[in-house]
Amino acid sequence: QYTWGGLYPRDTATREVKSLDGIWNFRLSPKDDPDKGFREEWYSAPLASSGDVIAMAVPSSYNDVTQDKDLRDHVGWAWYDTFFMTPRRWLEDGERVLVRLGSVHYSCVVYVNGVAITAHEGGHLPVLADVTLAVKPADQANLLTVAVNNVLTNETIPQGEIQYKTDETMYPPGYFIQYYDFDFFNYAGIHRPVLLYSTPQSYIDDITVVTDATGVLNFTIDYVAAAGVTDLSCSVDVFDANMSSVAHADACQGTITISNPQLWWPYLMDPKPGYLYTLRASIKAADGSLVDQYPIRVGLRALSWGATGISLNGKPLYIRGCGKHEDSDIRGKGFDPALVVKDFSLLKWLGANAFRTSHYPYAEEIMDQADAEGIMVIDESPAVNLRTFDETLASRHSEVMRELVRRDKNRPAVISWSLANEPRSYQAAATSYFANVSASTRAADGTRPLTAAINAQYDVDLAAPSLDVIWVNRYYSWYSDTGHLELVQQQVVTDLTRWYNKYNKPVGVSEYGADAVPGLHMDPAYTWSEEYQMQLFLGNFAAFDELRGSSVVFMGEMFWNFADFMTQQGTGRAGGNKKGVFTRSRQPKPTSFLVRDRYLNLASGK
Ligand code: GCB
Repeated sequence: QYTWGGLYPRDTATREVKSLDGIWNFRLSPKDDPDKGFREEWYSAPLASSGDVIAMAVPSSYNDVTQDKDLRDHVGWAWYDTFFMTPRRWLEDGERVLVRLGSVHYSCVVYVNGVAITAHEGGHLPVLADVTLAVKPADQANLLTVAVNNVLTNETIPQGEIQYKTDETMYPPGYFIQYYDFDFFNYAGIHRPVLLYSTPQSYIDDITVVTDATGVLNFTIDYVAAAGVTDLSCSVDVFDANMSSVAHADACQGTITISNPQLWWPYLMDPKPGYLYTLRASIKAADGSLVDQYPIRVGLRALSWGATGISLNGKPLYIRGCGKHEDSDIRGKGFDPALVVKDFSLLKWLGANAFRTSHYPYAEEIMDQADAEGIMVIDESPAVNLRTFDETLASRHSEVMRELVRRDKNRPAVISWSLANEPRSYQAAATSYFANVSASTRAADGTRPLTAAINAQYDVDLAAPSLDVIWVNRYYSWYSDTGHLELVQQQVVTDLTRWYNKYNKPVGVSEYGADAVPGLHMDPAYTWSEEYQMQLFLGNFAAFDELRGSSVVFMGEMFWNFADFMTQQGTGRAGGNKKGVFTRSRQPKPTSFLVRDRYLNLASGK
């Protein structure tokens, strides 16, 4: 089931946060006995009491932190546990006590002191467990157990399939293989920070802010009142970047006007990109005393889209970006603040103003940085490579979109929701499927254009009619006409022009690229060499320039990929996907210098 992961845990006058990150105990359920942990109730006592445990980093994917192939390739349940103490003052004050896991992939069950508190399905979005009634007195340790399952089926998002191999002359009894056809390793585990935090019994549950470019800010504060509590009231204070107060309102819902507003601008569009105000929401008791307080950061900006393209604060936007992954050596998809800083440093070095969260929602800490640096984000759902379309999957997909929108709706950096990447949108059922998911996503947020990264051809795709802007993934002279770099420009221009002529909606290229093994040189350019990657980019650049000079409303270019990343094993991948313009350790390939030169020129209007 999908649930609201709650506001990000922050220290405020009324709330307190403790990190539970570190080294936990860990144990796999055997592949041939997946339910062993449940049957033997591994959650009822420390894991170490029922078998051998190993040390496991939290946050991190579990796959790449040891030398064990069975751990890297594990399919099924994995178990984690640790102890935590509840601060005495939280208990004395009768606070709510919560555990929030930024993301656990793919599904999980969370236990405290042997009691199942919550279950969550879907990696990449937060899991919230209200453990108020489960925690022990302050002088006793609490056992926190998390069971994680990484199995993907036709009903999960993303989809996958477990195939049992029944030919016992060729396979051991009971042998199965987890198949999935998306192009990144299905890393699993507790991927993002785990935070223990408190809130008052009456608490702010959600805040919604919609701005324009004149300083007008509409806000809504949703709160939950504790049993028997009435007469709560709300107020809002807005502070500028120096934390000077600039506006105040006494209401749970209303409009504030900020005079001399400093707008939120993308990187290289203004000397002060990513300008953020702080909006502090408070709820108060009838006697005026503070009950709960929570701040969010707000960027003042207006986004619009239509037949002439996308604009921000009335200025046309041209997207100079890339697709990324949450991926690095050892950690897999585990959150690492050093990597976040490095990646934003490299994005800015490239002169990029945007990235797409291909192919799943990224950590909130990354999104915070995008807001603060002025890097625009196309916020993508985990629906990568959808293979089938039916109503059950559509309603699950809609739930994921609602959960994502609720998490990221206030972020100025988010300029679009991407419903999917490369769905098999030529299937007849795609029409109603995308109509359905688009409608529910629009109902959740109508302030941003909907899109998807499409790889079907313009004459067979059935998703685009439900979208506001059209991005396509195109690998001319890589997956088609391999080796024929001379065709790239003509084919990209023809293709994008057809899309535009068919729909009259803004179009852009969300992926293009070529694998380049670092240090492999071949001249004349040959596939997999650094020269080939460079030539393929230059061909695409020429196409983009031609499109920009034509009647096509061409909204931007996003190369694939920012950095090399891990994939499942396969004959088409050499130690992972090598389409990065940076290596997996974030060192430059020559193509990165071409991109930098182009993006900086585009930014300065040349
Ligand atoms: C695509 C996918 C992306 C792959 C890429 C590739 O179209 O969207 O996930 O990694 O192609 O390199 O094949």
